[in-house]
Amino acid sequence: MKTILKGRLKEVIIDTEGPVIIIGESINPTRRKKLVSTLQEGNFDFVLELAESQIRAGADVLDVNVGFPGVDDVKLLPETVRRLQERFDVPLCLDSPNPRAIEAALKAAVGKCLINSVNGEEASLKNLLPLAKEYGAAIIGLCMDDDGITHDPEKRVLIAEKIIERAVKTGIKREDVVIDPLAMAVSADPNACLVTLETIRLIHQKLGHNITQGASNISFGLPDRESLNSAFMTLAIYNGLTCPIANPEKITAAVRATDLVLGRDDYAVRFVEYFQSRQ
Ligand code: THG
Repeated sequence: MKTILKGRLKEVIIDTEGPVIIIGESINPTRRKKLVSTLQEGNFDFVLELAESQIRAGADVLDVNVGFPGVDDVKLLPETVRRLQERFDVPLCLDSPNPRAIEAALKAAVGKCLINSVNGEEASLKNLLPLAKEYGAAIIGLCMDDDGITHDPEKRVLIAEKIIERAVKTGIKREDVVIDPLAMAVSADPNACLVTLETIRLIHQKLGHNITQGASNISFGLPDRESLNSAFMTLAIYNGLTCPIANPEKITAAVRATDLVLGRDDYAVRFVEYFQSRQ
């Protein structure tokens, strides 16, 4: 299955049969005080710097999240989108819990964005699916609903199926629904990663959709996050993860290595290119 995203000119194909697509996570105020303070001053230099360094490190798509307490993201999200698209041609993943901010950003954006995210709650489906249809966007379908978060992989798959069904009914193409199985901190729950890995395996086998996840979520609260994230990333890709939201400056090496090991990088071209670009 192929999900196509677009920037101004550039097209990115997320393909269940192809190499992994990296969605850069770093435009996110979590743990980045400087992003908050510069945006509050109306200064976009740092956000553009973050975009550039992520693209250089291997990001194919950029997640854009500018939500923090006290900010009007209905204004700030579209403005950030405009500034990024003036300079860069990668497709964008619009990350906000606020449907009004998502709509304003869709209006400002050119190309075909990924909405992050729609979940199985009635309110979320009702607010966001018509927007995705109207603006021709793809969506991330998050495996939680009005009953909250389940730890049963089979139930997460049922929620994914519900979101896909409702999206298709709204007129969105099946392949434009990318599923997020939910990745959570393993420091809080020893089974968290196993539940996510099993959900990925089931979604890949039963539904065949593209799969994303916040790949750095699992290591919150632990030292040496890089090693943990890389270990989990490799296992998740083997099970069917195709487009992680991650820090490319830390994860691209593991992603390129895993693609090569899994026979998705003929003659190691991408692996060697990446190695050379880092010299
Ligand atoms: N699913 C979807 N969207 C999401 C998430 C998800 N968006 C937000 C979040 N989760 C993914 N984004 C981040 C961004 C930053 C970090 C974690 C998740 C983070 N970064 C570390 C830092 O900046 O210090 C670096 C981590 C590393 O060592 O690589 O903590 O789950 N759909």
